[in-house]
Amino acid sequence: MIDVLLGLQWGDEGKGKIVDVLAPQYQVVARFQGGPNAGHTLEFDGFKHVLHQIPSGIFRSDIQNIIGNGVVLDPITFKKEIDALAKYNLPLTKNLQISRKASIIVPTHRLLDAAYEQAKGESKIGSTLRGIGPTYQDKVARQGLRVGDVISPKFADKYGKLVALHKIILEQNNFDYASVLPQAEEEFFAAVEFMKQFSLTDSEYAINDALNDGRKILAEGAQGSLLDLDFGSYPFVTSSNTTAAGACTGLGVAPRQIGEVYGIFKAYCTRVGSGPFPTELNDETGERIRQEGREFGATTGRPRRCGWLDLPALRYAIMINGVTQLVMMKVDVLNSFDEIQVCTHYKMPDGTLSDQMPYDLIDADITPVYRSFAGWKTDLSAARMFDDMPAELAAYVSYLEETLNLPISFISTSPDREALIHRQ
Ligand code: 2SA
Ligand code: MG
Repeated sequence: MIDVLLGLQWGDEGKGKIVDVLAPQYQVVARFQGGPNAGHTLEFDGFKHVLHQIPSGIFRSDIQNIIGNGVVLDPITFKKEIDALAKYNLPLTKNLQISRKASIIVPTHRLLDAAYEQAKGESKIGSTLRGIGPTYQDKVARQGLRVGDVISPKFADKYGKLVALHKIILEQNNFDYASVLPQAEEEFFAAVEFMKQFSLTDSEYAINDALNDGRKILAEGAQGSLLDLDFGSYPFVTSSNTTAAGACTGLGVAPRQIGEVYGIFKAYCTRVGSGPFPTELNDETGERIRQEGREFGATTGRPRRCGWLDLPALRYAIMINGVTQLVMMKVDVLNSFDEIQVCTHYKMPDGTLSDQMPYDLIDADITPVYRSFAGWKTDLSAARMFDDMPAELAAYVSYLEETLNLPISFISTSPDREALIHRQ
């Protein structure tokens, strides 16, 4: 079976840490969508490391890591990530393979991302500007470059044709590319050469062979379910399917092979970029969560918007993904709070209560309805088992398990690998 681990909110739930913790149970860890927009932070032995495109199993040297076909890969970022891993002495060329069917982000994709955002003005998405949208656009338009193309003698020619198209769009948008493109292209071609020392494979075979041999695979999601292209708050979404179904198309596995689906969520919500956020706190409490939780983008450094846990949104994400186990992150961020709020329903303009996601969160004009819980006001760093939890936290956790009708398997109490409360 292949297990899937993904975020149930707007990203930054702490997926990297949990992949790293669960990794010893798996022989393969694979990324299935997204690209360098992701920032997966891992902390262990006093090190803090942020991964963008490389799967979070990379620090365990007996795990095969796969960048799947659903990913959009930027060779320049890839080279930087590999260089940054050099100090850990990991067998990288042996432990990492890249699907030949993964899409390539070229320098003009990044420029197009900036040009489109600029053209949108006030209604911009708040993209990370890593070229994600334009690269998926070219994939869908059947004109993109794929990793397997780099070894073809026709690569330069294909690249030239694609970039010629991009230049027309950039010129239409009066976007100055001439001053930056030559240097970026030099870096790009050097990074493409560098990439060739890694195994560029038809990774769907590697994955299905592993499944047939009884090896365990973990599919590592990026961003979050509420940023899913189909089910997120469109158009304020990313350009891939971040939900469990994305693991099938992004790796080449059949739906019946999916086993556990781990849904990761924070004890509160954050969102980076634009778009609706019903429980957002534009006040001191929001600022306090941001500071305590160090809520700044792991890729762009942008301050993340903060707010209370949103149960209608969480239930929706659980439904779309078929979540089988929950993992709650960053509860320690609320350690000093007297009171913790949870949105249980949305109040509609006609006064009725709903626990469903409206078609358009902005137009629906909903007001969150909260239930309040007493804070635990306790340092949780020594807690390791459910029985170690202070009574107030235990009450909060049982409420969530009951209302969401799922077990919470782990509760994370600090960024470190070791800091986890286990169910039993
Ligand atoms: P994009 O770059 O075109 O995919 O952006 C589209 C929307 O998706 C959001 N998005 C993210 N949200 C949370 N975390 C992400 N990764 C980084 C992190 C982000 C960062 O881990 O902190 O450093 O700023 C991520 N990637 C994309 C994005 O904000 C847009 O709303
Ligand atoms: Mg992140």
